[in-house]
Amino acid sequence: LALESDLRAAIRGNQFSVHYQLQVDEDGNSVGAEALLRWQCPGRGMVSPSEFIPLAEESGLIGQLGYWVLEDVLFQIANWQLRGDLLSELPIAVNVSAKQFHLPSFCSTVMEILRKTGASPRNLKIEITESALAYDLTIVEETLRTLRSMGVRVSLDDFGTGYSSLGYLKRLSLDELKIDQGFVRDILDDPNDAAIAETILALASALRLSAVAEGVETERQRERLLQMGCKRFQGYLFSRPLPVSAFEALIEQSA
Ligand code: G
Ligand code: G
Ligand code: MN
Ligand code: NA
Repeated sequence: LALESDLRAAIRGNQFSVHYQLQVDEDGNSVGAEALLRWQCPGRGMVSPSEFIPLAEESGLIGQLGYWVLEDVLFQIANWQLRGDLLSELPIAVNVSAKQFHLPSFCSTVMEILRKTGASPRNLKIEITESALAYDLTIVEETLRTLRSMGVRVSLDDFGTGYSSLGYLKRLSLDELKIDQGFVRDILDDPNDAAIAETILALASALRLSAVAEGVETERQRERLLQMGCKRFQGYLFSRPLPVSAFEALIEQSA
């Protein structure tokens, strides 16, 4: 496949970068960011991770690509920590695909990169989707426990869109649920979406997990979520995913 060989070349070459999207609290203070991978392919232009991540998983390249992302982000975190300002305190969420999460070497790889970069594990949050839970649950539990014993936080992305049962939340050691943008988009007009978002927030609160609403694009969506008890927000209303320098400028200007 042509895209697959381009992807191999991209990993060897220097065609990837990481963009950062701000997360804020109810007062608009910066509280973290999500790292989002970007591929600038010479022949294709910007290719979305939703196209190439599945391909990387199928072709066995996800280990290498996932390593590259973690290393890039953790070097960046270590760099920010040297500055000792607000940037040094922000937890950064890294998306990890189901296949990557289930590589037997996943936890030791995270540990190795933490050691190599000197980044604090407290500043790293691993974002997994419900598809990562559709494996032997004993193994999932073990991996999550190992990560959290290292001081790394774990967030469940796209919550409510996959196949996980609520019972998983009881067994798994998680820190955060992310309310999928699919529930936020029509939250003002669709009573079902509003009910689901509100239920996720109540569930997170009862289980002592934090909750982040994604895809917040308007002030009215933010207000509605705020009324429901939401305390963490991410979306174009606050910022698009930005290249490192623009993200740093955004944080400095808001601090
Ligand atoms: O930012 P964007 O719309 O391009 O992201 C598209 C999808 O790709 C999202 O589902 C996001 O979680 C995923 N994604 C972005 N960066 C990464 C990454 O580094 N690793 C993995 N596995 N998925 C990513
Ligand atoms: O699957 P995941 O939740 O990781 O994907 C996040 C995706 O959502 C990224 O592709 C990111 O670029 C995109 N995104 C972030 N904020 C917004 C937003 O406010 N509106 C829309 N439509 N997409 C967003
Ligand atoms: Mn995500
Ligand atoms: Na999501």
